[in-house]
Amino acid sequence: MSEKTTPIVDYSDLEFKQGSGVHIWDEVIYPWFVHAETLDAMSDFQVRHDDVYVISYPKSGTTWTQEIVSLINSNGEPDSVKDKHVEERVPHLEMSTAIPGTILYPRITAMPDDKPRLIKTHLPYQHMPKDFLVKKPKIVYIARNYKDVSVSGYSFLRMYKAYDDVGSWNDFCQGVLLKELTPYGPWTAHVLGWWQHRRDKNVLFLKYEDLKKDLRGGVIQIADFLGKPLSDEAIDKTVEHCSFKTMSRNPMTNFTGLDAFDHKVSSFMRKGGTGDWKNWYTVAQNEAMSKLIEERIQGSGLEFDYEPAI
Ligand code: PPS
Repeated sequence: MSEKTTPIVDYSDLEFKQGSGVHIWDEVIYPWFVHAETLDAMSDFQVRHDDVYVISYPKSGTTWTQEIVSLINSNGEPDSVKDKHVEERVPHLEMSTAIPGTILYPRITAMPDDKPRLIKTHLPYQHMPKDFLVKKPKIVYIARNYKDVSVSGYSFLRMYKAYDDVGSWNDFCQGVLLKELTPYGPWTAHVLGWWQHRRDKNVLFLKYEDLKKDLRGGVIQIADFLGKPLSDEAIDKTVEHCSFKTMSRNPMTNFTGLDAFDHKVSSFMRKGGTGDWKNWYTVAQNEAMSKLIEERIQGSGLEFDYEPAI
């Protein structure tokens, strides 16, 4: 566990705590499906040198990056991934369900060691397994501008049956987003925590907006980083397989098969672009959010595109 610091956010205002089943662990808000027991266990979780971690703040393009990494790992061959859900191929480290005994990390621990494990996590830097500082596995971090992240997150909470009614966008924006009361803690703290390590040799820090503009370039960059350069043909197949169009039709990536979500309310693969926030944020909300983000990330060198990509 990290050393105690003064929290940036005032959690006394955590009005949505009861209804949406979140809890606070080491000064970070976690959703109900991340048990304290799992977070405690991260201090002893055994990382492997050849593990590959896909890391993000929720709704930042995690599934997209999981699929790209998974396909690169299979030399760009879509047939090898077509019968296995992305969450099985790249399991979520800290995920648990409400049913006792369905905590995922012991299964990840038990994965065979004859090939690299691909692992997804939304953990902030300070809550990663301690052993990752020793083993230094490869990490692909994907960041996305917060205005689109927050709209994607709101839509996701609405479709996720396990959550109570999250209320109107206006209430959510005022009462949760602008108060930085989202699960996994404030977005700014998460991205800055990883941004500070962007130059670590084992970290590749990517932005969703860049991937959107140049998926082929992103695939090549990730493949080279993973030490698995692909042939032109394999790159083409990976790009095609990981396009929004293909992934949103693929039951192994679009989450349509999971009973936990009500796809009549929203889709998991919703818009898949940059700039949808403009359809949600009012002028005042946008000003308040821009100010908040600027206050938090100024001087860090971290910048995002917010405009719809051409
Ligand atoms: S989660 O639940 O945290 O794992 O969600 P995550 O996968 O991080 O984010 C979901 C958003 O990513 C979009 N997405 C994509 N965008 C472009 N191209 C591809 N291939 C792609 N795959 C997933 C997905 O549509 C969600 O964004 P929104 O804005 O809601 O559409």
